Amino acid sequence: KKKATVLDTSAINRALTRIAHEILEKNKGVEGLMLVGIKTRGLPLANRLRDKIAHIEGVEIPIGELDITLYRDDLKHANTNTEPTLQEAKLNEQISGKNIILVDDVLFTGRTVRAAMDALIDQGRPSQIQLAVLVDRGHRELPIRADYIGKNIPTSQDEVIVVELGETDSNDQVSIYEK
Ligand code: 3GP
Ligand code: 5GP
Ligand code: MG
Repeated sequence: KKKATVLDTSAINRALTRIAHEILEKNKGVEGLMLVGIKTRGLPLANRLRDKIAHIEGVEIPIGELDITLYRDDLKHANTNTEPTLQEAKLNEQISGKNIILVDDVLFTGRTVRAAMDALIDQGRPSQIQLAVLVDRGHRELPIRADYIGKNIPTSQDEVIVVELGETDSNDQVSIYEK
């Protein structure tokens, strides 16, 4: 059951514009940067950030993708014994020495990001890994935090954040649902 819409199209767009600027500010430009989107919705977000950075700096930074999902078809993974696991990596680039910005839609327990970091480190030695998320909903189970956050949305365990993006859904919207 839907409780509230938290971000609409323009709010999502402004948050991503801000994050693009924050990425450039923190890293003093685009040198060595690479974006890696976590499927499904982290990937269109990474593409949007690349376009915004290209618009600001005139440089298209490389992009990669990781598919990290649970073995079991179960969204309530915080209550199960399953761990998010790497299914596929398409990095198309040597990652050693790169400054990698992982991009995901929602940060929850942190287990997906941990699996993503393991997958990257298995393939080389990035000089740095940073994390950008559209929504931080709290409930971390690991010592992981995001460097760039679209919006902090404190949730209870029985709420879910629904992220819709034009690339994967009909329009852009972030909302809170009661499970
Ligand atoms: P995404 O792959 O685009 O991020 O996890 C599969 C999909 O289910 C995710 O899409 C995510 O948006 C959605 N989802 C909604 N609530 C949850 C949740 O509590 N846990 C997980 N893992 N996914 C959720
Ligand atoms: P974590 O591994 O941090 O628990 O969860 C991160 C991943 O699970 C994200 O990629 C995200 O897709 C999904 N996820 C966890 N909770 C939610 C949620 O409330 N809403 C959405 N849309 N995705 C979630
Ligand atoms: Mg996701």
